Parts: sequence; structure tokens; C-alpha cells
Amino acid sequence: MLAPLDPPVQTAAGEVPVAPLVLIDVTTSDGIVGHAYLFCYTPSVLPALTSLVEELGAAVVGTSAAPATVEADLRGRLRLLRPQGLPTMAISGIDMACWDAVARRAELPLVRLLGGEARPIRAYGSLRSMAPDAVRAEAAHLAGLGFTAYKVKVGAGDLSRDREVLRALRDAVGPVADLSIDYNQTLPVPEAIRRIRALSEENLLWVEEPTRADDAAGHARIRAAVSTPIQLGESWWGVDEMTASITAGAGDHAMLDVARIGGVTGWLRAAPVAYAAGLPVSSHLWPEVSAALLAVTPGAFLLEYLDVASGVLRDPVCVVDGAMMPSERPGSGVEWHDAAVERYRC
Ligand code: SMN
Ligand code: MG
Repeated sequence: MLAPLDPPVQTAAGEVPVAPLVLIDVTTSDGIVGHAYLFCYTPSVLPALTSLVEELGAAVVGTSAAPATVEADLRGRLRLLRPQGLPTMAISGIDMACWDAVARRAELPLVRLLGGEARPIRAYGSLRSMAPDAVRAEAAHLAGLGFTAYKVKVGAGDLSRDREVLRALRDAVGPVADLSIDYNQTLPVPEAIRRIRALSEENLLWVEEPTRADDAAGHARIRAAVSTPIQLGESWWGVDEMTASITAGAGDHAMLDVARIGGVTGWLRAAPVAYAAGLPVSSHLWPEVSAALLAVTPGAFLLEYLDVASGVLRDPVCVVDGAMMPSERPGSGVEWHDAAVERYRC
């Protein structure tokens, strides 16, 4: 599935012009269908991820739809390989679909199945564009949704370009909104320290992934050298990588990506680790499931509004006054737009 992304998502690490998606349906023995999707950044891994989901899904057919049982079974099958990477993404997607099925069977919204209640989750407008004029236009549109926080991706040029992009965003959203920036892992540590220090007067909410996501020591050096909080987590393949990052003192925030941290099951294991370490928890992508999870996460901070799957969803998420409500219908709120699915199937 290659769903449209309009505008494309631009990052200093490259542009994402379309959304490579794997749509997952888990059907239980009593006919309940749970839905989830995976976004895998580049079409080149879409065939591999699709076949992984199919293979792992087939391995658990006829067993149990209980998410913890399925997750333990699948992780056991991948122990020798170690599941980091696409296998964890596949397990996470199957896990999300199983949780959706369990919630639908219980005729409960996912947020209630998790023990919470639907309440507005403060979100931030996560911009896709990086060019100043496009940033101004996109931010103006997002401001109409009532956001009080925004994130823009930077690092495509030099520090003066970063400043220009931030100025365009600030011009569009006014002097009060909270702003964050995302370097998408592209700066060497010394350059990250130089730029973040130079931008300290912007009073940013966070600087995200300034250097390579797998360089926890490098992020710890940056964090020790600057006053702006460091945001990490979208790249953690599971709770063990999260724990290693926190142990290294690499970040001030935890940004959980439900398709990398291990699905709903993985998130529920990760959230207490962040809370114990005093890290505010924000989400990365997957707004439908993330809204339900943030509603039951101690130290929940912000939901990322960057909706890469809206092109194939019957009910794209909606933001009111800068906040998003978890689904109040049974399940996670993920429903396919059948005509769109046919149109974009590849
Ligand atoms: C991002 C999101 C989606 C695609 C590429 C990059 C980015 C973010 O890291 O945090 O929004
Ligand atoms: Mg990011």
C-alpha cells in the first residue's frame, strides 16, 4: 500500500513522498476483526515487512488472540535472530490489531479496555515541510486546529537556515506557542552542541534526535552541554533499547513509537520505565492507538499530530482546540476506507 502524503514529510535525513503502509486484519475464531497499520518509511522495505507480517501472523493462526500470549509466542520464535528492526515492527502491528480485536469483542473503546477514559489529549502540530514559505503556510493551517505546540524538522542547511525556519514558524503561530525542532539524527555531536547552544534563546520545548539514534553516549554528551531538553525515543526498538538510553542519560523526554516499542503491549511495559526515570512521555505517529495509550500513561505529555495513514482510514483523527480524543467506539478507532484501500493497494 502506498498512500498519498500531501505534503510529503521532509526531514534532514531525506524526504518521505508517500506512506508505505501494511494494513493488518486479525480475525478471531468468533469473527471479530481487529485492525492496525504499519508505516515503514520507505517502499523498499514494504515487501519484506508485508511478508514478515503474513508469516508471523500465519504462525499464530488458531492459537490465541490474547495480545500477551501472541507477543510471547512471536518473540520466542525470533529469539535467535533477535527481533530488533522489521520483526519488532511486524510483532507490534500484530499486537495492535490483537488489542483492537479484544477491545471490539469486549465492546469497549481501547482506552476503556486499558482502564482509562476518553479525555482530550493535548497534541502538537508536527510539520511536514522544511522550507520557510511552506512552513509558514502549513503552520497557519495547523494553527486553525487550535494547537498550542508545534514541531518543525530542521538540519537541511546550516544554522542560519534553522533560524530562518524557526522564524517562519514563530511568525505563523505567534509568540506564545511551544516550539520544538527535530534534526532526525543528522548532526555530529560537536555541531549539535554548537547549534543547540546558539538556539537556546528560542526557549524550545525540546530538540529531537540531534545525532544518530543509536549513539546514546553522544546524546548524553549533547545533553550535558546544552540547556535545551533532548527528546529521544521514536527509534527505540523495544524497552531494552529505551532502558539503555535512559541509563546512559541520553535524553530528557521519552517519545514512544507504538510500532517500534512493541505495540500496545510494549508501550505498557515502557511507560512505567519512563515514569520511574522522570521522563515525560509523548507519542510518535500512530495517533489513534497513541491517544488511548497516553490517556493511561503516567507522565503523559504530548501527542504527535502527523497523520500518515489518513488516506486509507474511514475516520481520520480529528483535533479540536489542539487536543485529540481517543476513540469512544469499540476498538482503537482504526477503520479502513475500503475504496481508498483498493485505490492505493500495490
Ligand atoms: C518523522 C516522522 C515521520 C516520518 C519521518 C520522520 C519525524 C517525527 O522523526 O518525529 O515526526
Ligand atoms: Mg522525530
